[in-house]
Amino acid sequence: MPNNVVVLGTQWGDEGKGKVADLLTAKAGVVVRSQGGNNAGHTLVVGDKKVVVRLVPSGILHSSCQCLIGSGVVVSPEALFTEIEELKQAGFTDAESRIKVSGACAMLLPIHPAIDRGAEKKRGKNAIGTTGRGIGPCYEDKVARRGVRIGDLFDMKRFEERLKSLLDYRNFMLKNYYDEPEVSFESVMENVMRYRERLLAMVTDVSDVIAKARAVGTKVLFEGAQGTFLDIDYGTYPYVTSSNTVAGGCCTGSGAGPLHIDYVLGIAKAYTTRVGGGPFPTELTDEIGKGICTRGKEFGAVTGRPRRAGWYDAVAMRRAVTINSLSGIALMKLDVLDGMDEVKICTAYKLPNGAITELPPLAADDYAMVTPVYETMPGWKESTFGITEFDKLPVNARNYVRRLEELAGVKIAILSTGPERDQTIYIE
Ligand code: 2SA
Ligand code: MG
Repeated sequence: MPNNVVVLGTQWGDEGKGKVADLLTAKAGVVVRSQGGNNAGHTLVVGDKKVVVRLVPSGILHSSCQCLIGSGVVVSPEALFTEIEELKQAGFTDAESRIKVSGACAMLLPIHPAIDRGAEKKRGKNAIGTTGRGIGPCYEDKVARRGVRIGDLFDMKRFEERLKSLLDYRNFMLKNYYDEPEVSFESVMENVMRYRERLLAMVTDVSDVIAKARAVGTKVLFEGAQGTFLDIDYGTYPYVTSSNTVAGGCCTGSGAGPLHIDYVLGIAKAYTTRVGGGPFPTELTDEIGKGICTRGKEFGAVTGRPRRAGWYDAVAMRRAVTINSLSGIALMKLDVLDGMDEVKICTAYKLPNGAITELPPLAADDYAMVTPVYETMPGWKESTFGITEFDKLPVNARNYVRRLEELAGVKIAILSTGPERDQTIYIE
């Protein structure tokens, strides 16, 4: 494993970043989250234990790993400490002392989910299908420069002043625009004060910790959340999340310089899923899609929502290869495709005017109008579940993987054949 590695999703999230991050963190000294918030959900399976981390970096399961939450993350103190309690319950008793947070993180307050709900209601049939955690509204406040940051808690006079003016604006909107109940200053203060001291004890200069780790050759893992096509700039806007999920976001959201990244590992499922609204060219609404969802246990880790499923999209992947400067790919959940007569790969999009393109459009409206052009390959009847050597895979499965690799133009370095750590193939 190279020293400074980014792990990110190349599709619409839920690619299995959690498992890969967990595998790599065994070798890393530091794991960093740089965007998103508790809308992320990584399901980690270790032995008979299943742990879902949302805001906390996956490295928490490895006792030697320091976990950093960079300035690009929106942090709900309540969500953070709820998760820490869950981790403690699961036996990770030192969790709190191993997590450090940037003082520059925007604070996600109890008012943000209320605005998220109100905004979704307003959108009506065009609802984004957010996780309802308040992520978008919190980033809005950050960018509008009216938000409060964790570091503000060091000076309560300043914090209260900023919170008051934030709530002034937000409550006006809640009442007059969203038609939702207001959230009182007192209730927010009570909520924040419950966690203030413990939170301040975690505040660190994240960028400096990363730089120092780098200086002594400690391996640093940058753990992405959501996926490339949920990126605020490059995703299927407006059906996206509110942060930069692409590789560049790891730098801005953590304070590591772009030249300090050695390897970008893109995670992709052997098929595609998406949760929430928005275009999805290869979506299968038939029995094949249902079969993939059932076998792949495709339900959101945070909200439990069923995911939409479809064939692998090599056109979208090409975009992901470019904007993330992918060094390698980890292909996940190959075993979910076991037993199918044939498998399809989307290799191009057909535009409404009949033209064929290999470049995905940028806006959701244009994206919704493309139809996938498929290449069909024979499936495999044998089980690939738990196989650990590439050569032991059924020949049709090997051919499928090789074809995906060829279409991406990037090496598939890791292949996952089941949820457990050891159900993994490392390809030389
Ligand atoms: P938001 O809440 O503002 O970020 O939602 C905006 C869009 O981004 C999608 N989104 C996600 N898609 C897949 N996985 C996500 N995380 C959880 C998980 C999801 C869950 O890892 O399982 O439990 O449902 C995630 N987070 C955001 C969301 O569906 C909207 O389309
Ligand atoms: Mg997930």
